[in-house]
Amino acid sequence: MIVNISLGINNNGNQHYIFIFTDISAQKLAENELRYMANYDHLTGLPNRALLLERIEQAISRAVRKKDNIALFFIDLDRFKKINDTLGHDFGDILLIEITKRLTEALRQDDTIARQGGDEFVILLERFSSPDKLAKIAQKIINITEEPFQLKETVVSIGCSIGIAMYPDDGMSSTELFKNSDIAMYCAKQNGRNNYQFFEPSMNDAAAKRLVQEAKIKQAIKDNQFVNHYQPIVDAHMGKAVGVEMLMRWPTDEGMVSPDEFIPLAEDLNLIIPMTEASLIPALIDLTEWRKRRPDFYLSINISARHFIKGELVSFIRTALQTYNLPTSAIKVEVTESAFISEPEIAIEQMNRLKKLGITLSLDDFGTGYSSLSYLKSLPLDVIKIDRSFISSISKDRADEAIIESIIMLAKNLGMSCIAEGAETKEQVDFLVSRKCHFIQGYFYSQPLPNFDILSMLEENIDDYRSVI
Ligand code: G
Ligand code: G
Ligand code: MN
Repeated sequence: MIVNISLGINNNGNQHYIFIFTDISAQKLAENELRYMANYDHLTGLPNRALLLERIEQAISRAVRKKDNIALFFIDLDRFKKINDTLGHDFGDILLIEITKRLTEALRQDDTIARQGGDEFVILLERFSSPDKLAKIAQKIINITEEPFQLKETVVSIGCSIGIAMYPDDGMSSTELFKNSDIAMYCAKQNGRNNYQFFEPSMNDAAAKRLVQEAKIKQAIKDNQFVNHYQPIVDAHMGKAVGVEMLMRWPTDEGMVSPDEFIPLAEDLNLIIPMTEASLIPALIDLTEWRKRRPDFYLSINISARHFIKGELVSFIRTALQTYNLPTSAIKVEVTESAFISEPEIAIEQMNRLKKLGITLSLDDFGTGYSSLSYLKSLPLDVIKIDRSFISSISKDRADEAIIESIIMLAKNLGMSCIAEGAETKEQVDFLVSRKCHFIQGYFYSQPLPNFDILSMLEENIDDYRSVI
């Protein structure tokens, strides 16, 4: 309430007072509300980033005076997005409130728990005895988030990854501490989630390098810098290439960057789908040219697990084949086992749809992953590609040779065929052919080549590989 009193004198010289009473409770309420909104998260009631940064500054001032340490925990929930997406945002909100309760109960009253946004929380700890103690607290936080949550009628389980940065070792200002705890959290995620990592300066270098790589790869996709190379897949009996595997290449000023480097990054950045689609179009154009020379020639394409699960792969392939007037038998799709590990139902459904279209399916890099026999049995696979690590052991390691023989047998008994990858010597080729695996790929026959070379190989029919056996 504001009371405004003014003194007035009328024409007769009499004095009077004017009292103006103003009810400002609504205004006060609004001010409080604004202050609250500026400093606290609405959903959980926790301090937000702005208030947290202020508290970190205060904590740093105290730590300077008392020569104390402080620590920041950057927490990111694992699998939260999935719950939000599948059960809805209401469930996600309840889960965040429940997490807040658990964190509040697990920590001391004078620790600041803040919500940074989304599924990210930051904890400010003042006065701790040693990094060991911090490790214990981090583990405790991981444990309490791993405990299942009962949300309405559903039980869900999540987890979290934590990055830890300490003052003064890892940063002298609130923003630096904050950034470094974020970087450490990112490394914890990379290390397989559900763990904590203390910040180390080398992480900064790695993170900076990654940022540069990310920017480069985004630009490269925009500018269409990736090129297709193709490695012949040879029928050793005929001595002829029956098709090629498409392998992406990235020419840069520092030389060719290997797909082993840029594909994982493209997957992380959710760029693998547009990238694959963009490279598939020129490959299909090349393929139509090749098939004019050799009508049954095929193109084998690597499809990333992420693309397989998330993308509109089947309809994209169908439309692309129609556009170039190619039959479905003209392409083969290679997938690795990782596609079945994360989302088996979706992956199997995708495979069945591709198979129905008439597309041949290969299991790539077989023998290096889980090599689960139950997958082999339940998937509509046509081809197993034996990983090159086994092939390179031929005549060196009897156990690897035995594995190759078993894979060939297994494929035969399941009605599938085999392609051996990475054959480099005549000895290896002879071994494979004598074991009845006559589809072979590798430097012995040919390196991956640009379209130009594949075209002239077919034009001049110079892939007479019988002569090399
Ligand atoms: O050619 P090479 O070392 O460079 O290939 C390394 C790996 O990268 C191979 O295992 C191959 O499957 C993968 N790769 C190459 N090209 C592509 C592509 O176009 N898409 C996907 N998803 N993977 C590819
Ligand atoms: O998808 P995938 O892992 O199957 O890709 C095949 C990889 O093997 C490509 O990176 C290709 O460049 C590589 N490669 C093909 N032939 C040989 C070979 O004879 N020796 C070696 N070391 N690598 C090969
Ligand atoms: Mn492959």
